[in-house]
Amino acid sequence: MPQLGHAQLSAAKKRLGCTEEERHLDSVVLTERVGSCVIVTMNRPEALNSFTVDMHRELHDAIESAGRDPQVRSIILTGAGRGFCAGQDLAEATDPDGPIGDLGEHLEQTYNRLVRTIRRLRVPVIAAVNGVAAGAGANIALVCDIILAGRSAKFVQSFSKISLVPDSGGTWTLPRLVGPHRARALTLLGDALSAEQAKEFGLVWQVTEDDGLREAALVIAERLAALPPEGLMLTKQALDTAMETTFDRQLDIERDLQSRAGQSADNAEAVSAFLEKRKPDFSAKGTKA
Ligand code: T3D
Repeated sequence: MPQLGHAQLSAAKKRLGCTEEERHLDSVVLTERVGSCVIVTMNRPEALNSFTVDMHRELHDAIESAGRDPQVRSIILTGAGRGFCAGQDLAEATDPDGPIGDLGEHLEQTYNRLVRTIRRLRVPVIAAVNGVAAGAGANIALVCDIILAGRSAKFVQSFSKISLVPDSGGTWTLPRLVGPHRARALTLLGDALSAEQAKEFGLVWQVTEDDGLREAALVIAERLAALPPEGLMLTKQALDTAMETTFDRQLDIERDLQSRAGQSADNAEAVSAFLEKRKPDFSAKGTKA
């Protein structure tokens, strides 16, 4: 009899009449709405939330659908249990009867698709790194917009130990974040960086006590929700292109994005509120009349 993946199992349980709560417990990715924020939790704690094909599918769907919801203003990505994510599930990757063949093709269909989606999202993504982040798990955190780490978090470029190449954008993000030589040492040696070292190296915005991580991430989400969303989206776009272009070209990009930002209702409201010494109301949509 064929083995059912988590997604198929959930669908089967739905047909068999399980409750929503029972199905949710079975999912390898959990989502929770808190105000205008969606908390997305990788949920394979028994294997430090390492990636299976099923977890890829569920995680991508959860992030993409949260990003499409106009009421959502930020996403928090975190892990269940004592880890954030240990990268690829090595048991599934080496199972001769498993779903993974050529690693390059697998990357393109899974990790590359995921990090491209995170990078292109309209809303900021906050990584709440609650424990070890290894291999692709570390590099997925690095493509998020704001990275918070619990005190027990660790960042490990574990690829060299199993003779693989850092992926999920790590060879692009890491040298830009920590500098080329630190990136070389981290990826070649595979040493673990503690949360504090990661902050010192510029990977992490804030380190919190482990039991305060969720709250700290929600505080950031709340602050983002109070800001005008279009300006945040355009700022993300400007910072993304800045890494790939010349100074002159980036000035052109800033000019074009500023032109759009300056025509937005949010900009008009924010400036009026400042001048009138009142709180802005960003509920109005669209461009300036
Ligand atoms: O397209 C492709 O497929 C290629 C893409 C590759 C992307 C990648 O991410 S490659 C890198 C893969 N990840 C790793 O090499 C990390 C492997 N894990 C570790 O080195 C260690 O587990 C950690 C340093 C992350 C944490 O160590 P520790 O001592 O805190 O925990 P542990 O005891 O090693 O792990 C706890 C359990 O999780 C354990 O299971 P058990 O013995 O309790 O039943 C362990 O086997 C399991 N686990 C941890 N990482 C993975 C894993 N199981 C499957 N795959 C894992 N990656």
